[in-house]
Amino acid sequence: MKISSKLLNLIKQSKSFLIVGHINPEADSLGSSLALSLGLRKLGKKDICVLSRDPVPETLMFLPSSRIVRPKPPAREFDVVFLLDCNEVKRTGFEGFRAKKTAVIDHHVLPADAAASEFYKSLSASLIDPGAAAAGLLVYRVLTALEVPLDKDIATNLYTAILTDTGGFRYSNASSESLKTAAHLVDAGAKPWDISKEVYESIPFKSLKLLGLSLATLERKDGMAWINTTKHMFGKTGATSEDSEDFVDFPRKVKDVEVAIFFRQDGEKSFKLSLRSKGRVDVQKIAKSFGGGGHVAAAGCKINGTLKEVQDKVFKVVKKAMKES
Ligand SMILES: [Mn+2]
Repeated sequence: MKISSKLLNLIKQSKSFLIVGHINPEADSLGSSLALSLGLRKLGKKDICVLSRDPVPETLMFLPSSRIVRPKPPAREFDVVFLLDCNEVKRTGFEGFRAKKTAVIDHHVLPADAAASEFYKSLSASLIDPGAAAAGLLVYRVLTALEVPLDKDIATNLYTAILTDTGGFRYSNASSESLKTAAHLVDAGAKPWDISKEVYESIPFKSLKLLGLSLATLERKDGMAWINTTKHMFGKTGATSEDSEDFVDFPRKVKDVEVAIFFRQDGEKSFKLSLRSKGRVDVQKIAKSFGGGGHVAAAGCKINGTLKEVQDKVFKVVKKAMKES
């Protein structure tokens, strides 16, 4: 996908930049934001603020320049705000931004009515490609188009973004482009094993204890497998929701399972769901029917009710989706 000259010119012509990812930031949101900010610096831009409503998770503090991330924007107007790895202001966790122009760099599926929305029409430029494996890949395309020389810090941020969003280059989105880009990033200084150690071999102890309790709830039926965590489990282990980020990957590993679900208890009667598909079923549609969203193979939503009520509701929709696909 070609990058619009609008986007490149917007970057060239602007002096001050706000860069913001989504709430509960993970490596793609942060890595792409940090890489964009480092790349802009290389273009001589001095006034850049990287924002995240939620703090950088401890596990991602190794990302170069992660310490520059701020929880609040300075009280002045910026030339442009860039939304990364999300395509609505709501997803950033902020009400809005003081910026003359707005741009989006994202790889999530746009909501059906997005093109007609005021926000979408108000965009000065965008690079939205749901076919891209990671927002980091899109930032790589932008920086390359701007002929920014990549250094180790930029490469490490982008490599981590692509590595994590492709599940370690294992998911169906691990395209030739993502693998080639990863190779370029290694040439530019990214160190695969150093990054893998940080991402995959540095699990907090409390997180693995929580996983143990959660895995004990594993069940399967009709091509679905699921696990859950309760507030009690979080209390017992001292773990937080951050520690359960990739738990949904475990029920997905079960042979012959098409759809995996992780139920995380957030309140007395409310659950956050992560849904994963091995490819045949579009879990984004399922999540959307409950007010959530995401990608075809990875999505999430929130549902109120007891665990039993929530599960009954979801299983019905998943079964229907499996029949139809
Ligand atoms: Mn992403």
